[in-house]
Amino acid sequence: ARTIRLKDYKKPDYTIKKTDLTIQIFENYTQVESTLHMHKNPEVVGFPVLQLNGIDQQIQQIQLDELVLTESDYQYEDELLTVQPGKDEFVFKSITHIKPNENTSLEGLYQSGTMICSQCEAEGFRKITFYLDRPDVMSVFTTRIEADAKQYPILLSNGNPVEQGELAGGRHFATWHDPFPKPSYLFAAVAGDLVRHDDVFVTQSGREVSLRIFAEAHNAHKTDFALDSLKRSMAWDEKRYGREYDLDIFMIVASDFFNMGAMENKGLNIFNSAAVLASPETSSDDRFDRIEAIVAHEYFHNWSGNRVTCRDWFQLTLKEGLTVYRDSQFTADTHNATVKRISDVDMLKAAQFSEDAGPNAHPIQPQEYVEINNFYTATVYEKGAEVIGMIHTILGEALFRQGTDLYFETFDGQAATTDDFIGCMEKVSGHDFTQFKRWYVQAGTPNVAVEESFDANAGQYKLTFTQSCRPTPNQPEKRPFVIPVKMALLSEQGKELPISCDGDFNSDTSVLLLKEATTVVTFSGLNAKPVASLFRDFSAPVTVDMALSDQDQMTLATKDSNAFNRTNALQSVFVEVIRKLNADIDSAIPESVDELIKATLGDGSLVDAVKAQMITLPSFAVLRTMFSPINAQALAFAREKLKRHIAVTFAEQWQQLANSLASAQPYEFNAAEAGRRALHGTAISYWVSSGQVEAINFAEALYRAAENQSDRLNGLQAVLSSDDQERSEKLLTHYYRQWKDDTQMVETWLALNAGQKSFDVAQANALMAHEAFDLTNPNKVRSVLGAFASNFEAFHAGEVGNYQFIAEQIVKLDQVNPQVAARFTKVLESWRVFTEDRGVPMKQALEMIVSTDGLSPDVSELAMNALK
Ligand code: BAL
Ligand code: ZN
Repeated sequence: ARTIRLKDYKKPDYTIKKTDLTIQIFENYTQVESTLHMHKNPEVVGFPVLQLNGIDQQIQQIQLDELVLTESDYQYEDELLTVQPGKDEFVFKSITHIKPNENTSLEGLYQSGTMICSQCEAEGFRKITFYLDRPDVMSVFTTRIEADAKQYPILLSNGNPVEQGELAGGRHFATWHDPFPKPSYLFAAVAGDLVRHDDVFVTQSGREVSLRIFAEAHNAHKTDFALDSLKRSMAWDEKRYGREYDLDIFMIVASDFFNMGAMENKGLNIFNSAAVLASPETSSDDRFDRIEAIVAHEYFHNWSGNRVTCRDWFQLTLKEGLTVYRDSQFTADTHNATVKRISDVDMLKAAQFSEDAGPNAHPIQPQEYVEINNFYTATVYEKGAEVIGMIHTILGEALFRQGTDLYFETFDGQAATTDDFIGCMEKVSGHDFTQFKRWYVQAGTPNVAVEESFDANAGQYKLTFTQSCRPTPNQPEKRPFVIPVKMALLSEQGKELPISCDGDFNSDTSVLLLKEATTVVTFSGLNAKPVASLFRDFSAPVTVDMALSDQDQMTLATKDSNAFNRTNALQSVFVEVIRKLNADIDSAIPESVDELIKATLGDGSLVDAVKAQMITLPSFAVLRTMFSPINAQALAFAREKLKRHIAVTFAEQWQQLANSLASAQPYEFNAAEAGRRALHGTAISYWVSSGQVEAINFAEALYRAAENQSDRLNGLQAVLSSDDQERSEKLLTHYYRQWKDDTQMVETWLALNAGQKSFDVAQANALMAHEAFDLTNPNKVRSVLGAFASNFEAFHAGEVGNYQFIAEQIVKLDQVNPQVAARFTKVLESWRVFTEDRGVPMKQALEMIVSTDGLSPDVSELAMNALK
């Protein structure tokens, strides 16, 4: 496999002004007729060969203008078709056959249940037809789809519908035209027997947009929430970013077989069913949250991604970082900003910090890749969003908005770069982002060590910030980052004090900028040593080391007016206790833990959701990024001991909350109600963990009586986390019987099984042999293998962990779906951080993968890097 490098970027020799496709779907194959109106790039001298990407294309005919080429006139090898044009403008035409029903990679055109649908990003279009399959080639598409009218009554593509009609032999056709030039990765086509759900949105300028969600009949009753989310997203983007929708129609299709969450194809988003279909009966609050965010995310791409797209795949974060940032703002505005921030940062720490610390660490703008699919990562997405967030933090809302306005205006209809985006921010603000841009090219999570000192006589408080960043692959040394520190100085009572200092501090935004390896800032006019509340709202994606006195830690954890920092301070106390227990399981649990839980539970100023986030122990996914080496068993015991301690000490309060937070009201999804249920679930989980029999009876009763999935899972998950195996099995059997006809419920059931502490390889094999499992369905695979691999206690259990098993599944899955297989390779990459008893077998599992013949570039790139 070839390595692609950013520094080798070259404009295309040819562009495609107009693309006309005719896709004829037949029983066992699909014929794609593609007519490309091509222009030579005027800067290019002579007539270079034209090389079009194409995978598994069965050529029927190749034509240049009127000339039908013979086999000796073209070459088709290594997934490239080479022809020799001799004109500045010409028409390239190909007729090829493809096999959607045999395409288990779920890239290109493939069968999903009863429908045929497409997924082109990043490079799936070349599986549909020959093309210049790169994002800087933007073309106006007209697409005609023909298929059997009974089997595929619905035929969709991008843009607006222009024509439809009947054909001989019970067939029919539909033609779609998309007036907005777009790269091939945004192409979409769907044919199916789908149920349609309609709505209308009137844009701010008064245009009526028809909204349509399509799903297979078995999913059709679950589309209301997505439609509602879509309308709210459209209104929000108008208000917050001035972005209005542009076509007459916006469509979403739900597909049961999908590699990612969803895809932002112009005017025709295709969604993983799990990321769009919701009902109170089958979707928990978390799922509602996720669906709303993904609907918003894909919709926001219409501007940040589609109207302004990426010049090349190294710019992926240009659209993804920005769009994740936009969708997180949407959720924050719609619900509770603190809750959203805490959960986003948790996710970043769990998924991205580990990536940054591992062998596949890469900057948000990678400099090279073998398989671009491997770069749809938490780094490019979530850290990318943090980088956009830092720009916002530095400039403030007004300038940031001016910057995005300028960006959308200037680059509308173009394929842009991250430099283009930053350039707009510089232009509107006059701020120099040259050094800031290091965030785009340097990998790794910076660490900021903070030391404080106080001179009582002078009334001066001094903070010394020293930043560093560990080496990452190919980057042994890092230059200092620009790090925005949103901060406050607090009195012991938690009151914010006025700030006067000699640092690069903006008093409008309360942001201090660090630019050097070491920055010393002196704050003056202080009567007593203040308590520093630093990196408020997680103002930079860094780790922070600061030795705080117990008293200061308590002040921050109980009184910081920034709820994010307050949560962070409390969580840091938990981490330190776990650290001690990890080293010595008999070490004492300090009283501060009890004081903090008590203070948090008793604080009427905190909303339920934040309370739940505050008192929930850090997940293993977060903890593992803070320990080196990781002794899996010791860490599991340490966390469990702290959990039991809190459970037992406050058993009475948990019982009381379990009862008082129960509600018989009909389900409503909103911040207050979801928060109540989150705290209810947390209380039940602790109460069950206390070992009281009434607790587990309560949990089972809640499960059985529940009329919505959130309550049901609050009960069921508490039972499953207990030691009562028999009861757990009974409830899981009951769940499956009850819900086996509902796809999303079955996916959850698979994940609940694989999430049990006692889950092992024998059970995994049994689950994969179950009628509910299907190796060709990524959701099912993620539900079993993904849930097992992220089940820290089970995955690392046994004599040598369960790494060989996962390696075998990766190899098997690679034959079916390389993109999904590659994702699982990552669960082994951190072998160096574990103690030898786990690290060695993890490494051996990777070696087994690498020694397998015929691996995809997806899996081999990640596995080989992990062993380097
Ligand atoms: N562009 C791939 C799916 C997404 O990030 O929206
Ligand atoms: Zn996206």
